[in-house]
Amino acid sequence: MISSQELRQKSIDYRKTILTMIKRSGTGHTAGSLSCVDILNVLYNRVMNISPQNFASPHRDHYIHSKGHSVEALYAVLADRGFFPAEQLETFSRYQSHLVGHPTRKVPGIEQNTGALGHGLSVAVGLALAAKKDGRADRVFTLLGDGELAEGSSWEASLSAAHYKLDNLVVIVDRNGLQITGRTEAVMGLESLPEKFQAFGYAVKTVSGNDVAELAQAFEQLPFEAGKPNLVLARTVKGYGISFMEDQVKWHHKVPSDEEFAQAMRELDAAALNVSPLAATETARVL
Ligand SMILES: Cc1ncc(C[n+]2csc(CCOP(=O)(O)OP(=O)(O)O)c2C)c(N)n1
Ligand SMILES: [Mg+2]
Repeated sequence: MISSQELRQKSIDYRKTILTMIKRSGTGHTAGSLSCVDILNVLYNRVMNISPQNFASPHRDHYIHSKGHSVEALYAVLADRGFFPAEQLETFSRYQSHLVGHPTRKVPGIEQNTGALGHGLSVAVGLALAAKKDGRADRVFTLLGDGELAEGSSWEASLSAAHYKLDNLVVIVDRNGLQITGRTEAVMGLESLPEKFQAFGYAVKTVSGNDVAELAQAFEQLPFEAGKPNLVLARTVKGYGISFMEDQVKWHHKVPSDEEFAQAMRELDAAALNVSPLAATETARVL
């Protein structure tokens, strides 16, 4: 099993990949990708039974990237997992590339087109219900933005998830407190979210969503409660890992300047230096 220390190193590498793709193409959803990449890292490298080898089969876990605008994070992880060659990342947002600004099924490893917010959970509920009806042990994971929760369809799908007792459904909310134009609580108030999800019938766990070890530990406890859909409320920082991007609404869709890009890479290099000393302890804990 991959250690937390290796996961931390991957998160740094993925952040470099995301920023490089965005810098090269001159477009992208910067802060939302940095917010959720630790979640994708843990799901694809530690938790989900999904690979290029089993993707064509229904007997595997499923992932729906409902906050589709943060596709750079998904591309970085899928390429690393071998769903397509990493060199293809260089074509991100280029004419005739399949690696466009929101997920499509033309990209190997992507199960559902997303980007119009508010649809991923309904698709995930359908997949989870189908797995139950077919007697399959597959689990269905989906990642929603907190701003995305303003879409009423999320709550309609949640009613169905509880009604059909979909304990094979894992909904993760990237709770970074920001959406496209400002703070979620100013645009469309959500709190108190844990209580809302509990009232909708979920078994809820709140985690630190940029901490790979904490995420892994939470996912290891799935299913949280028999007969209930699972909700992971991941408290994250939008733009996590780059000091001047963190918790700044302007970085939702902003491309770093040459100086900003260089500074970001320096910060990630510095973070990588901090990963190594933890190696012994972390590996020991995992073993
Ligand atoms: C149906 C729909 N309405 C509006 C948008 C435009 N839009 C793109 S990202 C975004 C904000 C999403 O905020 P959040 O879900 O919190 O994402 P994150 O903070 O993780 O980037 C909006 C409103 C959209 N993609 N789809
Ligand atoms: Mg958000």
